[in-house]
Amino acid sequence: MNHQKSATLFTQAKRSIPGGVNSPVRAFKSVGCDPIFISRAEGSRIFDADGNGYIDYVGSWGPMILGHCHPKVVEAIQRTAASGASFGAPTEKEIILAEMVCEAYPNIEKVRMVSSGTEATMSAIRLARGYTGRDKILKFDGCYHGHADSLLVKAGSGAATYGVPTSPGVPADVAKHTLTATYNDLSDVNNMVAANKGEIACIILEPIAGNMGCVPPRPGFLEGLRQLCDQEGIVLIIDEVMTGFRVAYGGAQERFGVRGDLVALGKIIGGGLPVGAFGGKKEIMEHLSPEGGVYQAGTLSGNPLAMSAGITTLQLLREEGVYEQIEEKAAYLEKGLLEAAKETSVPTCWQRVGGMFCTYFQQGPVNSFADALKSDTDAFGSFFRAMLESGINLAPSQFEAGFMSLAHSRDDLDATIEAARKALRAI
Ligand code: HOZ
Repeated sequence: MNHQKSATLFTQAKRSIPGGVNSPVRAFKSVGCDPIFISRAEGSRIFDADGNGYIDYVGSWGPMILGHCHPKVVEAIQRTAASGASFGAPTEKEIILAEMVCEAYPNIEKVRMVSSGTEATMSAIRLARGYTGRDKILKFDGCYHGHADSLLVKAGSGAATYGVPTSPGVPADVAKHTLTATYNDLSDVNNMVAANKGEIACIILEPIAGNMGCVPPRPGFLEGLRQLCDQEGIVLIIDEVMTGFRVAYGGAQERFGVRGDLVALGKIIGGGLPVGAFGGKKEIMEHLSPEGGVYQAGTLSGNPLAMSAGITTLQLLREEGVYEQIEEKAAYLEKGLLEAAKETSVPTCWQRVGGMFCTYFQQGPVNSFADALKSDTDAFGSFFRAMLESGINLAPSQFEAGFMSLAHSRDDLDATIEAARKALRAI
């Protein structure tokens, strides 16, 4: 494949944008090649500046569950844009999306729209602190909840990809309030809570960890956290930015039957436009300004374009059989990839929940960040590059999840399996 235009754009981008990208993992630094620059997308495919097409499993890191440029979403955005892109004032569309979110998540009685997942988790934490009057928070190694100071401690995603899980620039005085525990290890959490009794405002977690690959919760883990939070007066924040409306319409909480006190959402609820949201029990949400004293605000919060894209996306996801189709496609890909892997001696471990998945280059299973770090990232890099050259776009990091969309066809899946067979043989 020719990547000449992408290479030229990357050189140009590096002159005016740090690292040439607006989000670190996009630089492809950990997979040993330069990034492709995207010019357009349609359905299951994205196209780069050189005109190469790729079957896309990044899906803008999760939001594009319907596939790219779904005609109804495009139409909704265009129609809304014609009436004004932003007012900085309340609109009816915000109520419609808020009601749809509350209906999908029975534990969300009130919800506040923001513009990104980072804002959602950051604000949920402030609210949990304001509500409990406690400062400490507990997160899990390898979970990523955006890039707010208190959450960039032992973080996954780009931070893990580049080996800096706790970022320079996070003051020690801030980081000291963030406790970390091992994902899927309830006894570690119990010990941490016992050692900090009455001081922890909230436990925040990804109910399926999608920023260290794809790590499902072990049976009893979520239930144990719920019980512990109830006992200790700790707010349980379930970060469904990635899993919300993804692994079921009601997210991981519907799938696993465990509910948070607060929930962070993003990605799919914006239909590809910048959106985040946090919501939960009325009793907690009422502490938010202007009802209560905990401050949070945003010029573009509830932006009409984003609300329209989100409403239309959720309307389409409510149609009969959508999640069954995604499950069926992902299971088909899983079966093919497992067969392809068996034909080689390369150690791989496939983990999947619904339409989100990861191939780890190790025996597995992967239950925690320490497990994920045992992967052979060089082998992943070779696999990634070979797949890209065969026209398959994967997330450019061993520590990110892949996403299935409704637009992926049987032909796409067969082509992906065949490309993987070739790529694995070449390692
Ligand atoms: N950390 C994001 C995914 N987990 C990457 C976002 C992006 O680069 O767009």
